[in-house]
Amino acid sequence: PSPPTNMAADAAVNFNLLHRTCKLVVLLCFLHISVTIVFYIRSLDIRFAFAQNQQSYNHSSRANPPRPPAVTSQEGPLRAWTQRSPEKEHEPPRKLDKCPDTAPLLVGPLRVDFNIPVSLEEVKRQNPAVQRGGRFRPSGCEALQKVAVIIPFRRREEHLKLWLHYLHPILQRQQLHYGVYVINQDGDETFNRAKLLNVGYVEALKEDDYDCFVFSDVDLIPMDDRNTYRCFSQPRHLSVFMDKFGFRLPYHQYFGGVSAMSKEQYLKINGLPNNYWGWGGEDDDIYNRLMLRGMSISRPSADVGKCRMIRHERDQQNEPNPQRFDQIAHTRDTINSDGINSLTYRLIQVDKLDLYTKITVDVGKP
Ligand SMILES: [Mn+2]
Repeated sequence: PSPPTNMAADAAVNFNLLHRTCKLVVLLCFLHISVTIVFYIRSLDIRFAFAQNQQSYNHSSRANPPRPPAVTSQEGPLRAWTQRSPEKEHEPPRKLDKCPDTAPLLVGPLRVDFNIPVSLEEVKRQNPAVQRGGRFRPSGCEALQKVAVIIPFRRREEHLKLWLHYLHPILQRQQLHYGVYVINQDGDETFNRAKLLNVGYVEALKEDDYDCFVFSDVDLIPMDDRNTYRCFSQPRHLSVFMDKFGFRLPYHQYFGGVSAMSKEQYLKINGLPNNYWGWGGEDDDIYNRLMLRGMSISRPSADVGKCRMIRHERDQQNEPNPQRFDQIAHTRDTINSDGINSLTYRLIQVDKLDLYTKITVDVGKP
């Protein structure tokens, strides 16, 4: 074969290849354009349907009492598109999925420093999702429990500021549906922590159907957000390893500081005692009540259960209760007559503040 013929054949093969490649490229372009057009038309359709759905919702909300929008921001357009038949628009809004057992937002160990300047305005700015009265619910899922956090209180504004600064972000990361209730003992009579907690239980239930109650001193801050402020199948002791006690449990029966009880657990022990005036003993009485009713104490593990107490002088009108040892020895005799069934108090004022609900109450005197 002569060289020119060979070159011609080569050129023909090259041309053929080029031709086929071009055809393929044109085909791909066409395919790409078609897919783009199809998606564009579909998105128009969805937007149109969504707008229609919104309009009909606005219309129906004028006729009927207001109800939450049937379309959530997370999955709005698609849902509107698939469910636009008129009869389905009047279905009740679909419930959010339950929050996971372990909140994905938790970070673990926390730095807790009490020498930082804290202002309530700043705490409010940093927690925009907290509603008036110190209420919060997670936006993306339905919380597993409704928790009322109850804090017995008198003249500890500085501690309360720090508590709000640390706890609001933690409780939100724990994806709890919660409210914060500060029960302020009015007047200058001897302090009564457990009675204030009973008042908190009653007053919180007037506001919402809480199923869990966390009873917390105002000066205790957890050092790990995996220590969830919720209820468990047994009454929970949350402030287990305090810096005050060298990060050790002071004694096995200790149930003071921060604890959590479900409504059921609380009612099983007839609530908390009302007759412990002054410092000490009421937590041991509560422990006795739980044991008398056949319950046990649940606690977080050593790495999760650490907490810090804000150092302070002993409060006025909260001297150690000299009768406490005698009282603790007789829980069995008092549990049925002294508790939520014998609680009396005078409600003085309820203030729905930005970061908590303040309930001022006259609990009487010894
Ligand atoms: Mn203290």
